[in-house]
Amino acid sequence: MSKERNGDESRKRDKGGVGVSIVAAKESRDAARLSTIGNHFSARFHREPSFFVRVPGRVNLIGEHIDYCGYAVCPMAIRQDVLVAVSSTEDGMLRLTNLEAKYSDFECDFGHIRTSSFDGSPAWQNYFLCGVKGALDEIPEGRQPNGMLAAVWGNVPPSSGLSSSSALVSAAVLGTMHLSECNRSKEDMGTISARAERYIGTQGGGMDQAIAFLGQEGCAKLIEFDPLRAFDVTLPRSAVFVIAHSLARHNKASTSDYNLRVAECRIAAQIIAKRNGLKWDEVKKLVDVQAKLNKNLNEMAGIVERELDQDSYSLEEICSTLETTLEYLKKVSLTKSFKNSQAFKLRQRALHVFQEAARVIEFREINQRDGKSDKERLRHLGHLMTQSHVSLDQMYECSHPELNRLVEDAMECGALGARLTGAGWGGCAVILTTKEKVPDFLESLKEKFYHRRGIKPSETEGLLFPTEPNQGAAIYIP
Ligand code: ADP
Ligand code: NG1
Ligand code: MG
Repeated sequence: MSKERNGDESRKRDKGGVGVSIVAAKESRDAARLSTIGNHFSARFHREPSFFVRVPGRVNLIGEHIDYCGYAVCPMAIRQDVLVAVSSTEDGMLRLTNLEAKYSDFECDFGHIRTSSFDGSPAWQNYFLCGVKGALDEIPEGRQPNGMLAAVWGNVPPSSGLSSSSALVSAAVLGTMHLSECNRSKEDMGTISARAERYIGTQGGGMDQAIAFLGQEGCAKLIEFDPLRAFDVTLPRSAVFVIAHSLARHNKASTSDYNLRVAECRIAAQIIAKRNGLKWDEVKKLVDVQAKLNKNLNEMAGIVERELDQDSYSLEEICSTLETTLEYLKKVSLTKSFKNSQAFKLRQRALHVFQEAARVIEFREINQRDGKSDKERLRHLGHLMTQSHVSLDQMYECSHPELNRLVEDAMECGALGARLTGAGWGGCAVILTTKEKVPDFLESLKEKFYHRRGIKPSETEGLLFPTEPNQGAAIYIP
């Protein structure tokens, strides 16, 4: 692993290997919502659910588009979640219903899920099916359910960078695993759910599913990958993170934007490996080439600037640089789905990744350093968030004009820092302010951003709200 990671001995790591907690539904603070989804389940399936699962969405404070390159990220679970009421059925079917009428009921043969392919269709039920399929990959054959009934209700705003998709996929994984009495550690559940969501077609890095299980009240987490581990990130006492919606939405599985970034990062890593005399086709992630070259993140940024062109690369140019064929490239570089005319921006993407990975380390360390006032820490955290946004907009090109406007407006309203959160191309910003300033800040942003777009101050609930670190997934027993 990188020198930066080895250098930090003082971190408090979560006790690994603990399973998802099982709680009595009536003792949960979600008791009223559990009862609503339970009633929907009973009305639709004429029986009571055996149990419920709750999986939260997340907000990523910093570390965007680097999880799939192997670098640590800093998310926290949010209050908004997906609830699923579950029971088994002996008729060999999977039957799904959703409390929201816009998501139509669905049913299919349970046994066929294992062999189905969901590529290219981001219909809501496919996220659930991905989760079931991912769980079936793990459950020994003799213990797999014959059939399953599930009623879903989520309130994570969809396609907005708060991970509604992963809350849904992870809830389906957890529901299926618990139905089979297959209990695994939270780390395993995060890894299984990340693998499951790739069935939808996006090559995600695993941040969302990891925090969905490892989230904890009271502290954000530093999530590391390979192996998956979570460490507490204690923030200044007066820090408040506000989530604000840009009103633009982007479904990740319906375009190739996200997978293109994953491929660009892989190819950048492979070209750096090749230029440095390494076996390029053994390299999958930027963190792999960093480890093989034994350089720090700053040195890696220098290597990118020296060794990758500013201009975009065509597939032909990539092949000639790697001295390989198009066919082999398709096999090892995630380029299968791209047309020959596709342009790949390697230098800009890799530079963002190394610099963003360094910002994550700094973000965490600011809070651990002695002799700094809260005010200084807050200013520094905010500055890193703003740098992150600029890099995502200009080098990673995954922002949106309305999201840039929102970030600018937030800063003009007195925020300490603001950035897009999640994959981008629309969705939400995460904004740093302080406890004492939050009421005024919300009022100013309502006026400056939302009012001008025809949204009255009374209508911003669900679009603009302060958030704090929440608990990860749980199982509730009626
Ligand atoms: P996000 O940034 O929220 O993860 P994605 O584009 O990855 O956005 O996934 C959004 C998709 O997830 C929606 O289009 C829908 O298919 C599915 N989804 C999210 N929330 C729900 C829900 N409550 N019920 C059914 N499907 C949902
Ligand atoms: P969202 O916006 O929640 O779909 C995606 C990826 C993450 C991560 C972020 C960018 C999935 C399921 N999620 O998040 O792994 O790469 O973008 O940091 O693919
Ligand atoms: Mg998603």
